Amino acid sequence: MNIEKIVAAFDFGAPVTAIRECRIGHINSTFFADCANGRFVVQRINRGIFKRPEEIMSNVVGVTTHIRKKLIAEGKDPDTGTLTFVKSGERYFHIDEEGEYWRAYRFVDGDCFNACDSAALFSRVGSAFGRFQRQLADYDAATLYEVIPDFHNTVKRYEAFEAAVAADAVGRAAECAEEIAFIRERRDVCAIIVDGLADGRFPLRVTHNDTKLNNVVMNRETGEGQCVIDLDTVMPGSLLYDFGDAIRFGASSAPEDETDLSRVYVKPEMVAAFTEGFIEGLAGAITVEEIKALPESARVITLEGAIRFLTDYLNGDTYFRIHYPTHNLDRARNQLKLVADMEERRAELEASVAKYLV
Ligand code: GN1
Ligand code: MG
Repeated sequence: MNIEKIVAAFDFGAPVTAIRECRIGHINSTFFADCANGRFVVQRINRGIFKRPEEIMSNVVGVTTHIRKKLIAEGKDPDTGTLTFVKSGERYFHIDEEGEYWRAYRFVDGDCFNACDSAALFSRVGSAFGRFQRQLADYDAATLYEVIPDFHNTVKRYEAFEAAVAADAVGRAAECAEEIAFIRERRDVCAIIVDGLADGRFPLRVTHNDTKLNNVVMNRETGEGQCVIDLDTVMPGSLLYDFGDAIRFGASSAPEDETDLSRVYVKPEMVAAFTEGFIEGLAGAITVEEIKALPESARVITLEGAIRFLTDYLNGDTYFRIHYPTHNLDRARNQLKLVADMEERRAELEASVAKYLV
């Protein structure tokens, strides 16, 4: 791979002065390209996961163009309020000599947090994700590609998990007996959101689907969540996916691969703070049925996270980037501990939505 040549394929509008690699994220490979007119992010799209990169780019350009128009109408700065993709010739991607797909966008400066102790900060992250969903409430979901089919279909994730247990491709199932049993006991939990979407209780919306804390860029001066990033999994889905995933990651006391499980638990005050921000950002674009299901969605999506990590471990680590051999198993155990803790603190978590239901 010749990164200089790849970077040179994009029309930044000014010469590139420096390139450096950024090692964050489990999926894509990322570089920063500094130009006279600012910093850009240049990213290789992981084709093992995203089979048709053209479709991702169609989705993300469509969605950011839509948000851009809204920001302009509201008198806000579109360059810092959403991502701005850069063309390579006539297209929004470049294919390198090895057939890999690359894309580039303007870097939005600000803070991205991997962990958060402040309820006020987490509430502002919630507002940003709520606002994002509101901005896209009138976006025609039918024009979006389902880039990873059934991404948050927890029932299908469960089926893939059972298939991985049965195949036991690398002989790891015996070592995971306890985790497998824990997940099997919660098979019904997997259907909670899927069933609600199927029977119309939860509307199909345009959702982000990867609402980790670090996917919001926070403005350093105002402290507000100014730009939602990592738009690759924007697809039709349920608002509960976005809420649940945000809690799974941001309301945990520890990183998702913390191995000392006594340090892994859910923080109800953080759930309450995120809920408040999220509902405020949505400004009415949420139904009563959705509000009622918010606390439970966190358990569903955390369980789904555990299922995905364990499935990958059983399959021989073919999906998530790992940094040591049992990384996926440790992540799975961590997420299961979080599920168990959410079950114990159910009443406290339910209390966080009570005031929106009166
Ligand atoms: C992946 O690469 P990253 O960190 O944005 C994954 C998410 C998982 C997350 C777990 C496309 O996201 O769904 O929740 O890892 N993204 C994809 O850390 O599978
Ligand atoms: Mg992501």
